[in-house]
Amino acid sequence: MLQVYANGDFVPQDQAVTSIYDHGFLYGDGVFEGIRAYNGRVFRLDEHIDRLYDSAKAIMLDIPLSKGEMKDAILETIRVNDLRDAYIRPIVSRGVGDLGLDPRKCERANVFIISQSWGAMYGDLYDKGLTAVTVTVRRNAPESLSPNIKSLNYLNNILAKIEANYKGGDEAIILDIRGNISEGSGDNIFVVKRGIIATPPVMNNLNGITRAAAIEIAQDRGYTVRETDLGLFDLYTANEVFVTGTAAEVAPITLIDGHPIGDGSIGPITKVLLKGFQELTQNEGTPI
Ligand code: PXG
Repeated sequence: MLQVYANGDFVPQDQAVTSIYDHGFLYGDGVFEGIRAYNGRVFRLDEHIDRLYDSAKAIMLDIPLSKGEMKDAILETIRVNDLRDAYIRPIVSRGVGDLGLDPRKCERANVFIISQSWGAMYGDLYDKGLTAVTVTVRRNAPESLSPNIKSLNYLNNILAKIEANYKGGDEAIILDIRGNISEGSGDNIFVVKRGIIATPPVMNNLNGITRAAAIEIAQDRGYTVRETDLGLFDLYTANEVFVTGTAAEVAPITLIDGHPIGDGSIGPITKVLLKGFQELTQNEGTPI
């Protein structure tokens, strides 16, 4: 059975539990990360740890480990489970309090780390392309809850996913409150038009680590990448659209709201970036 890191100990996965009085359970009060390891190396581990601690800082949650200790705990969790390719999920919840909202009642945050195998999220769709639908629910406005906080409350994204499921799309495309493109339910979005790659700025979406890697790969290969506001027109008239995320990796989208993207097949720049991402993840990272 998989071993889960639970506040410093390794326990079988069915014994990695917390109280119903944990504010992570009562209120979604906590933060998490989703990380992958490829070929014995953890991809962009420091970036994920920095984002985890930034998310925690933004909600005044003290993680009872230093960044170095967190890094060791993550690597040890992968080793204990004897994995070389893995999906890793560190979770930090506010901890046990009472039924009131006040986080001061919660004395100590709970830290869990799950590490398991997890293949390509979209299976054979990487060869065919995904269908996406825009959804009516809007991305949390940064004035209410910054989408940069990777919090344990994912209801905004889950509502988007429910709507995409209902409408028959593989992924949701979420707009921000102004009607600009924000991101997918669990990935960032890019459009390619006349050879130029564009993606929305990170004010209204999660500052994706795969997004940053895709930008680097594109620039290394001489493509121009612009961070700019994008609307529905830009999606429907794009030559190529793809999404990026730790779970999704680089996934092509070939149909949006019934509109074929480009000629409806996976575009050449998406293919270059997908290949570049596979090369990078196979060869770069923190050794386990
Ligand atoms: N936007 C959101 C809202 C995310 O949750 C990304 C973008 C991509 O970020 P990274 O850093 O991973 O490139 C994410 C991260 C899932 C799942 O099951 C998705 C994420 C995390 C955990 C689970 O789809 N995406």
